[in-house]
Amino acid sequence: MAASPGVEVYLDLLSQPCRALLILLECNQIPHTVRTVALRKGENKTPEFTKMNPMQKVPVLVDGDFVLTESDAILKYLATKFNVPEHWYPRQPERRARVDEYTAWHHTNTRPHAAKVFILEVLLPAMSGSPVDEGRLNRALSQLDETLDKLETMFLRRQPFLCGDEITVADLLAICELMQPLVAGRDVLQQRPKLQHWKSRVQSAVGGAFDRAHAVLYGARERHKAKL
Ligand SMILES: N[C@@H](CCC(=O)N[C@@H](CS)C(=O)NCC(=O)O)C(=O)O
Repeated sequence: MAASPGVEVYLDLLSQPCRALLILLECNQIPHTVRTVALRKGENKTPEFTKMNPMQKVPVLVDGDFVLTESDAILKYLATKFNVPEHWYPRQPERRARVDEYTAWHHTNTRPHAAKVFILEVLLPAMSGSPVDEGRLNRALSQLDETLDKLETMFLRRQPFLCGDEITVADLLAICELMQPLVAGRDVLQQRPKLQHWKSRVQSAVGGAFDRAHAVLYGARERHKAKL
């Protein structure tokens, strides 16, 4: 009998939530097949992909005839369905609620604020050929600074990971967003030792999956540097 291909994930690894998903899959050896959707080629706009996700966004998970969008939901579904070690998405109600608390906050804070810096510094100039709008970039950087302050003073105040003593899916979503401005050579954690130590803890917890998921980003950073 042929081996099951496991779940299918539709990803572009230049996308932050897609990397978070790949790290969870690899770390927990969840059988999976990656289907690459190159956003820069508009592969998310094809009729086939649009049928699967009318929002035309990655990531998408396909598990048999179950199709799921939204990285947050996908990470939690995988953690629940595949019985990964409890710490990724704890069952105990208060500990689980701490993860949900961060992930709810993430999508209106860490995600848009870090992504905006990347969009202003890399995507818009590449698409329009115009120089970086320094005024908008500075405003985006100060918004991101407020988010980084909150990460340090609220979520990491008394604990090594965002939601407790061990790594959870929340840390994956957060670190993958905060890596994105690196494409422009911008290390947003440079002046932030507390967040740097947290990043090292996340990297140690996930091992080689971190760099494998970020290889495309490292390549984009080199290409961006060569263009300047
Ligand atoms: N809330 C969604 C966001 C997904 C999302 O914005 N994906 C981006 C890449 S990071 C995308 O597919 N963009 C393609 C487009 O908007 O055309 C999630 O967390 O999964």
